[in-house]
Amino acid sequence: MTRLKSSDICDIALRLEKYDQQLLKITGRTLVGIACHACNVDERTVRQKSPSFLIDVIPVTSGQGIITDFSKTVASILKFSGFNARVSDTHDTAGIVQAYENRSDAVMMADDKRFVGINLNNRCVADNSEVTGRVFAAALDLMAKGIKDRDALVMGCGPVGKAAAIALLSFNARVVLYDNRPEPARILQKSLSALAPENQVRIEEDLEKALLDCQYIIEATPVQNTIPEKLISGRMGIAAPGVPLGVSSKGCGILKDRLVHDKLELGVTAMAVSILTQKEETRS
Ligand code: 2YC
Repeated sequence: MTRLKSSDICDIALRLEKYDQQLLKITGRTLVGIACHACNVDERTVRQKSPSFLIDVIPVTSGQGIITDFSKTVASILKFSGFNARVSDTHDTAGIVQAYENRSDAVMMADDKRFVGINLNNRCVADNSEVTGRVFAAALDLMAKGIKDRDALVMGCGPVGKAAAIALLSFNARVVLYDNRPEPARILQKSLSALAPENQVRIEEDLEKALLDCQYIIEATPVQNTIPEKLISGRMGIAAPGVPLGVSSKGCGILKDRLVHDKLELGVTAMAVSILTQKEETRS
């Protein structure tokens, strides 16, 4: 999991309106719309409920500590997306206590290992890695105007790539797995085989072949420039949750409006939609 730097996120709040319009142009949906597509919920219902859903964003000092602007940026994204969000004026444990005392509906907080949203009323949890994979797969489905029966390449078979692959299978795509190490791809293919018929998930060890075969790509690696410019075609569609971006600036120029990438916006919005709408899992 790549730790964000303040320089990665300090201008996000200022660019939200522009980014939202760009997403609308690329996918036909806004930040909230794509998040609703990822969570399979009705956007009108979410927009009716979100203004009264109070989310405390709690700074966490453990480990490597606070990232300047992180909590403020998360709260800005949530407010832009229609939620009643605020940065807690305390941190860590005191912030959690205050959220309960204020009867907030949810908290969002991140240490060095996990970034989660928790619904305090029904105990539902949204994990940033899982939700990010799912929401970028939803963006790719929208970009493709339905990814059903198309080959979708998932680059990077970690937690984000796994969630993206599961979501792509739910959209009935044919999933091609690639990782720069064979083991993670094999482990992921095995865990996906329970979800889909054998022929719907395959491993491709030759990246060049995978990029030639697949028009739609999830780039979920923590490495930059993983997709060589010479293999980028204008017909490609790329949804890239990986940080740093796996496409060079020249590659971005070739792709133009067929690339979705951000470092917090889609994942945070989808986390909030998820904890607002996810039904409490019945205890088995
Ligand atoms: O400011 C704070 O409260 C810090 N404890 C936040 C640390 C976030 C660490 N995680 C990351 O930088 C990102 C996540 C946003 C998703 C993956 N890595």
